[in-house]
Amino acid sequence: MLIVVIVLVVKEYTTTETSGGRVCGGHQTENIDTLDSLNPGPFHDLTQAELRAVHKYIYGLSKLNLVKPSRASMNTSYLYAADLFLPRKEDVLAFLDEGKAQPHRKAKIVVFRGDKQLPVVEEYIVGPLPTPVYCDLYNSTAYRNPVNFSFRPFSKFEFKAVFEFIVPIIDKEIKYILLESYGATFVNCGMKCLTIYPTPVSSGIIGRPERKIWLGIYQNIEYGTLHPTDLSFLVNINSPDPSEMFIEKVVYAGQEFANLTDLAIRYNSSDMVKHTIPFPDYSEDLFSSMHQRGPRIPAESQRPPQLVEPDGKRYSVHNREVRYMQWKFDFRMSVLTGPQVYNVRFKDTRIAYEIGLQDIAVFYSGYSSLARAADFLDSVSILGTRCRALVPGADCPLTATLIGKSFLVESTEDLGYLSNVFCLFEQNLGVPLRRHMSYAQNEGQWYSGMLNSALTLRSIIVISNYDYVIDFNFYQNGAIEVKVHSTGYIFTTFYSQEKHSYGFKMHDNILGNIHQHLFNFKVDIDILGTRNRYETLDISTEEVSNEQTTGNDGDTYWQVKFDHHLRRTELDAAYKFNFDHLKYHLIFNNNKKTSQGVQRAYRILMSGMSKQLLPEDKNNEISISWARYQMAVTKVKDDERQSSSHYGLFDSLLPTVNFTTFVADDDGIVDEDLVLWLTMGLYHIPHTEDLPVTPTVGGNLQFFLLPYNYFDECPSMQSRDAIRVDLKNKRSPKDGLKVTQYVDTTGTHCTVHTDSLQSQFSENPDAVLQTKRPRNEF
Ligand SMILES: *[C@@H]1O[C@H](CO)[C@@H](O)[C@H](O)[C@H]1NC(C)=O
Ligand SMILES: *[C@@H]1O[C@H](CO)[C@@H](O)[C@H](O)[C@H]1NC(C)=O
Ligand SMILES: *[C@@H]1O[C@H](CO)[C@@H](O)[C@H](O)[C@H]1NC(C)=O
Ligand SMILES: *[C@@H]1O[C@H](CO)[C@@H](O)[C@H](O)[C@H]1NC(C)=O
Ligand SMILES: *[C@@H]1O[C@H](CO)[C@@H](O)[C@H](O)[C@H]1NC(C)=O
Ligand SMILES: *[C@@H]1O[C@H](CO)[C@@H](O)[C@H](O)[C@H]1NC(C)=O
Ligand SMILES: [Cu+2]
Repeated sequence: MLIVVIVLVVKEYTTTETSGGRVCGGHQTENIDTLDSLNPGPFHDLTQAELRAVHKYIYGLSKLNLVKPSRASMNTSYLYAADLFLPRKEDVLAFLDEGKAQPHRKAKIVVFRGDKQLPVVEEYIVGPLPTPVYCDLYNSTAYRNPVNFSFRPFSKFEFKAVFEFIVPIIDKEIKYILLESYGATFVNCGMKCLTIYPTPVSSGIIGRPERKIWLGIYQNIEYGTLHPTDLSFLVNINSPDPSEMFIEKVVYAGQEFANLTDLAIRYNSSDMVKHTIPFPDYSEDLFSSMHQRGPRIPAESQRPPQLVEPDGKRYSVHNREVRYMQWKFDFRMSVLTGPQVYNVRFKDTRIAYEIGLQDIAVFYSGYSSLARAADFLDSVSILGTRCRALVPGADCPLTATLIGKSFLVESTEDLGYLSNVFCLFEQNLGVPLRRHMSYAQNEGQWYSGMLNSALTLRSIIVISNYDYVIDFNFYQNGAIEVKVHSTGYIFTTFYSQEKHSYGFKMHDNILGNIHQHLFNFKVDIDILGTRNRYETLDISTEEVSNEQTTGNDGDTYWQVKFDHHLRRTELDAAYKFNFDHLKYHLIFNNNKKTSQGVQRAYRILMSGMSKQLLPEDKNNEISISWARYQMAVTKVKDDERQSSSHYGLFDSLLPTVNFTTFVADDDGIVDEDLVLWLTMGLYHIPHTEDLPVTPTVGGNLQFFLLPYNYFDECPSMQSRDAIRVDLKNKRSPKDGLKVTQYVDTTGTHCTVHTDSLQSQFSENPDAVLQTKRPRNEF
């Protein structure tokens, strides 16, 4: 029995000087520099200076004929977006690893050529930065360019044009129907307004390279997607000339009309089915609002647990490179494809060259044609500018470092800037990374363990109603995790009896439509160099002798075993999960072995798989053909940079990127530079607890890169975070305990956050909500 507990702290380093009343994480330290580099490396996002240079250069080029956003319209040539264009990987590696010159930095620009006789979208490479001298059409065998104009992403100008087309005619022809049916209108509507949620219809559904859009009408009250009406319009937006838009169909209360006049005439007839959906009275208790409600929990005011960094930040950021423990990596927010990390190193050895989001898809089903057409590919919406305004204390710990981004897109007259597109923080996950308790005297009597603290780089992409939390997590045992959570408002349609197979009735008029979320990531993995192999360990059963144990001749016993299965070609490596054929997935360099002669590998663990059930090559499936495989492994090719494109929402008839071609050419992948394309997802059948918004709990999807015979032992053994407890004297346990820690625990060098968010936000309100109406938005 141990009664006396003596705590001893073993000091292994000299105490740093304390800094009085500093708030933990409240101020950026010398280790944190989130500004643009003056001398950007290969992965650094386009700096403000570079964006300005690109802007000046391209507006001076007569061949582009660009007009500024303030004068742009669909029949002009205007800039849709500018993004970093990475040099070839081999050139970057020559720079990083062999001391060769840094390859020139370049930008890719996407230009809508509504000014051309046959309008198209063109993508150009502009360089070298920061003083461009060329602007060349981008050529790639795996990325169509120029792109058919009818496949262009839905732009602000187009939405504005659609709005300006539809609203006046609705107001003129059926205002009284809107008032009678929904208690609201579009024009001079005060607090009782209607709003539009657009559902673009892809060319694969239409069967022609044509552009149409379903417009769902919703009551505009916190929050619109939970207040559907039973009115929708199919609008033909094929012509770049807005005056040629026209309504193809009107659907009201389940009845179809050829146009607004048709609806207006038949509305007055006696056989018309009418619906009345009164405009809700707004209150903080309204089911769809996101105010705290009900008796407050906990009953007494007590703040939730907070993170404290008692000795300051254990990570640094400079020039968009993060260093944390034994990790180093670069990161950026691609305007077109979202958050990306690069050159990920552990103990200075590269594990991945690039890990990044490629696209987010949501495919809905339903009874209405609008719900059926709702197959969204979110890269249509300039993903990198949808990561707005992370709120410390709710989206990220209060200690997080917020990082911003400059950008140049269709709505920015010159440069745009978002001040918190990333948050970076270390946190302890409240679970041991490892531990063992050897409690009893006959087991040696000691304890050793450490709490799992990890670094997270987070961004949250808001696409209309949905919010996607995208995390890159770096662990002290050499593991990387990429994790996605979904939250936000569900998309609903008007409830009617027929729809029982597509969702539950969640409130008076709401059907929460079944849908599948899908996320595709690229992982350009490099294990001990770029000559890698992909091998599966295939687990199976075998019948073996059990004679020795039973003493009976011929007795057998069943057990499992595994076999190494080298994947030789891309088709052989396209992985579809099968419960009857369980596998480990390993990537290694065949020439790099442990002292025991085993290949030093990383293992890919997929914990967020979802089978995409729609038939291949039907409708919009080709646009998400990356979802056919839970993982595809292909040879690195400069042309095969991305699995999807910002045209994916419209181009299913003739995909700009047809991912299946990456695999179909069936290249050899033994001792090659390999890229993994990983798909995660889930089916979502909404239920009442999705009201008002979907909680993240249970919806997390993740994959890991785990060291696998890569280190001789777990690298977390080096961590100061460990705690060891021994007996002072093994022969005399009653002498008590010796506790060993590897950090100085004597002082607290800072205090927890107590400053109010209100005062933090007052300095820069636009970091949270749009308080100034930007030019070219409406
Ligand atoms: C472009 O469209 C606008 C209407 O949006 C029209 O006034 C203008 O004449 C058109 N310009 C050209 C060059 O067609
Ligand atoms: C792409 O091809 C076109 C036509 O051959 C050429 O003019 C252009 O310079 C090429 N672009 C690049 C970036 O090489
Ligand atoms: C767009 O597709 C249509 C139909 O295939 C075709 O007529 C038109 O020429 C295409 N436009 C371009 C610029 O390729
Ligand atoms: C509206 O639809 C009706 C019924 O199909 C048709 O007779 C009428 O010509 C249409 N009106 C317009 C302006 O297209
Ligand atoms: C339908 O009736 C309403 C009032 O009852 C009237 O204002 C409207 O003009 C009528 N519409 C048509 C197309 O006759
Ligand atoms: C996509 O590529 C695959 C493989 O090369 C091909 O069989 C298929 O026809 C392509 N699909 C489309 C729509 O281009
Ligand atoms: Cu969902």
